[in-house]
Amino acid sequence: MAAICGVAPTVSAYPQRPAEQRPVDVCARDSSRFAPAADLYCIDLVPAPDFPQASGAVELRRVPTLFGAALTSDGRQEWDLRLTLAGLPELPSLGDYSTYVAWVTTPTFEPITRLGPVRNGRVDVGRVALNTFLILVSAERSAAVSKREGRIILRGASAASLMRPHDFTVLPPRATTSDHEHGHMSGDDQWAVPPMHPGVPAMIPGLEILRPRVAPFSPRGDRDSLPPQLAKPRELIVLRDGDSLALEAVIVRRAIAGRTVVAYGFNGQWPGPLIRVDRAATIVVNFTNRIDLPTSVHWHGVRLDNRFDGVPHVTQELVPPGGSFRYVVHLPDAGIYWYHPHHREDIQQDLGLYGNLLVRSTDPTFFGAAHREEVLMLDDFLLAADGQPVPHGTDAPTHALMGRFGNVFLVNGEPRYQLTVKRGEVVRLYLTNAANARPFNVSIDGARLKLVGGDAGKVEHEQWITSVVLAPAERWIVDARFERAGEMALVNRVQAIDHGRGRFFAETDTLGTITVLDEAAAPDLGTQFDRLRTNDDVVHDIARYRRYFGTPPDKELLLTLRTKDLPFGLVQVMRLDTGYVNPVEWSGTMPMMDWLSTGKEVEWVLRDAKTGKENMDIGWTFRQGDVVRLRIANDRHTLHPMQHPIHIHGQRFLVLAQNGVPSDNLVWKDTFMLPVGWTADLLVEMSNPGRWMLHCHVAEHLESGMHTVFTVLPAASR
Ligand SMILES: [Cu+2]
Repeated sequence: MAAICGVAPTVSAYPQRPAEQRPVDVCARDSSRFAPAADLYCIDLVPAPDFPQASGAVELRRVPTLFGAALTSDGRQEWDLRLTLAGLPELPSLGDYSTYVAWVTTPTFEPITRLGPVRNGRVDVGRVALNTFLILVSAERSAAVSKREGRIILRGASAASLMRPHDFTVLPPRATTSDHEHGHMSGDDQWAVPPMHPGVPAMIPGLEILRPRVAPFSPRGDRDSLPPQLAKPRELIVLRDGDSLALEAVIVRRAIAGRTVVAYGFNGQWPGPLIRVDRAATIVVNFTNRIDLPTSVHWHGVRLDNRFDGVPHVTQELVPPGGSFRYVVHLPDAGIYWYHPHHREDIQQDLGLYGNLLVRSTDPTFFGAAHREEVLMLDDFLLAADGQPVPHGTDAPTHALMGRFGNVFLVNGEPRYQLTVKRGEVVRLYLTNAANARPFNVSIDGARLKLVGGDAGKVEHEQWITSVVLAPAERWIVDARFERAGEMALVNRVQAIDHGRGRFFAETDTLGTITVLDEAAAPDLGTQFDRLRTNDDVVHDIARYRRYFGTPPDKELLLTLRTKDLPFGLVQVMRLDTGYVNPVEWSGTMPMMDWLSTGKEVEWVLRDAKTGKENMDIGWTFRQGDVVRLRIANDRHTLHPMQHPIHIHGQRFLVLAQNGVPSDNLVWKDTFMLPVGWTADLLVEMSNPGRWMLHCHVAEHLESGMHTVFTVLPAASR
């Protein structure tokens, strides 16, 4: 397989699974919304004028990866290219040519990189990682040419080339009166306005006077005469089977970027206590609500007793301010989990109510050897220009279309994470994305990274990675080895879009610094680290489900969007985007625009394809022991398509295939990200009876309708 632009092929040392998925031809332009979006993932090749009979298409195939998207460490999306060509003339008829060759290049034709020889029919030519690219097919004298010299027969451009700078002249000069009236703009404006993205300084004309159509919410602490306690760093709490823990949600003060803000914290900490237990333990958490909103606590990813799942109106009633609830949390699977409220997550989780649960296997060889473990919660926080938090919405979330992207990055609640290690040290990183909406692409300059586990345990096959892609609520377990002394940056590197100028730009966010001392770590774990393990226990566990890998979907779910009465100016600006949608929005580059849409105008929809029922009306019922193949498609044809991290409560699932490309390495998961215009097949093991939620984990999407509840009847009721 070719490696283009310095991108090494992803590890794929394991044989592809047998033909258990029907191959999907993206370029067949299946009109069903359960097919990958051809306008994004297929390039039509146009013939040169002399060869009208030639035709072709390039399928941008998903690169197999355990992550929601295959990215380079600098954030460029990788694709495997499959060309299907027809009508190429007989070569001798063109002159002294012996072969056709495919090339990839940038919109400026510099450089032109060889993909390989092609012919009429279907050819896989390799992998590219360019934001915007063109494909050329030329006739050449030799298959060995490294530079294009012959005649171009076919050419085509990737979907991103459709991006154009916004033409603001088509906009009305200011927002309309109606926007003004509905926009809560008045003399005593209580909204702190999100500042522009530093990489995209242009303000969109006409939007500056608009405000979200909800009243602003800030925690009560602002107005209290007694200042709330200052948030403390997270504490480690080691619990044994049967132990209890008192957990309180409280109002705290905390300093971020030099300003004191009023926020929330569990036990006065941000993040909440790190709870460490052995697998199979049961702990009791006596929870008390001391914040100014009703709340509940959800134990994300844990296959626990349904009564303690923490979903208001489904498994329990809301815990009012001053109230309490006793959670009995049984932890059947080793892995990294987290807890957070399940009521107005857009406010409560964003303001600091989250913490990790590290469930350890009692088998010391469960993972490979490491010198230490670090548990990192990644988050972002939105501050206005004056350093105060941008308020949330009182009766509906703001940021309902994109989700709330912050502008201050936090690792374990701190803007600059710091760690000191020795040379050669192997650090096991347990990573959780606790952000409302932002997906991360995390790497460490100068460290080698090995992916060893995901949401609910180990991967089948460990693999080398150059970065970790985490959608909101996802967890990944990564071993990092620091092989040379110095200062290493922990970074989030993505390709963001400047919609106004119609271009990509590289965004690098420094999350922290790791100081590697020039002193060798002992013992030397280099040899063990160099080895990629296959986890036979996981392979065997998953093998029990292999007979379901070829079954047709039992359920089909479309992720879509309805909007009503969005501010006119906002809709106008969205319509300026022509033709291209990023499969994943990696950054909030239009903070003002993103802020304006609220849950009053936006309804995110899960729709059962078979019944047409939506969200809470879907009403699926399964039986314990059922293995359900769930096909999910993310509708590309909406006003504002967006990726969705889908979370299923109380069960675990495998991601079998995406866009028809089978996964070549599996891990049990509870959350995974579906890009725009994408389809995925999940195999859900219905092992745990109860009433469980399935929802998007962008907090503002969840709070704008994107959730359903399904029932798993106990096996005994068969
Ligand atoms: Cu969503």
